[in-house]
Amino acid sequence: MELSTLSMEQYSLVYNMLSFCIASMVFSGLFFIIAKDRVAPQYRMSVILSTMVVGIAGYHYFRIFGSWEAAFVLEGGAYVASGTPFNDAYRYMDWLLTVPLLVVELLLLCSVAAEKKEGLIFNTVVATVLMLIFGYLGETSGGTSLSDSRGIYGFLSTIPFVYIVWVLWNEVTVAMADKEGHLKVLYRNIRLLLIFTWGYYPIVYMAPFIMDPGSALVNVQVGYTIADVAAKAGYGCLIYAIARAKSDADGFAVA
Ligand SMILES: *C/C=C(C)/C=C/C=C(C)/C=C/C1=C(C)CCCC1(C)C
Repeated sequence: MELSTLSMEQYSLVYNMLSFCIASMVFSGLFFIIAKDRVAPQYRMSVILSTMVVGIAGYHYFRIFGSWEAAFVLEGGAYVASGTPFNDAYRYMDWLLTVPLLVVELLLLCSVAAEKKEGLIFNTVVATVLMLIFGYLGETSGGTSLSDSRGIYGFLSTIPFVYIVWVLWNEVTVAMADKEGHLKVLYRNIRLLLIFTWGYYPIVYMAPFIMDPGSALVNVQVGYTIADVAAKAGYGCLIYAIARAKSDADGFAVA
């Protein structure tokens, strides 16, 4: 895929957002490691998974950042393609590892019946793989409209996407039904965070439908980066808060 020429502002916006994202991932990960012992042992796995998610993402953002730097050179006040391709696969490789982990860390904090749990995890993980394979094919197809390869793969990706969000929404709704006070509010908040952050990805994906290629490139990179900070680091903080509130309710005392 040929890279468009970017203005100084466009190039720097992506550059700064990638840098901001690396800091968010690294230091939220550090927080999760330190805070893990503040939750009861039966909820620790979710906090551990949060740490892995932001660790994997921090690594990939480091690589994306390097790839972004290598892909452009400053020439006459604008950033032009250097000839080194910008590697979009890092992002999808990252999602392939982190999205299933995000699904599991939430399901572990819901009241899923033991005999249902494995099947549900299996189905949602298969759905995330399908969602991301179709998404990657569309993202790298060079298509720019609703009726070409980008649109068609985007549509196919949306089918498993709807299934995953529907499962998670329902499981959180069941989990919060018999809770009250602070814990109920936290469950409601993570359900909202899930809908708004996950729902933002397909919107970002549509940028090339309505923008010139340079603006679309910038919007896609910035959009996914903001969504990733909220859906990984922010979500991890809420997961920790839920685990902490459940520990409290169980009478677990922080040393
Ligand atoms: C940490 C990364 C996360 C939570 C990534 C989530 C990604 C999605 C929910 C992506 C969804 C897409 C569609 C529903 C259709 C268009 C293609 C995608 C892959 C952007």
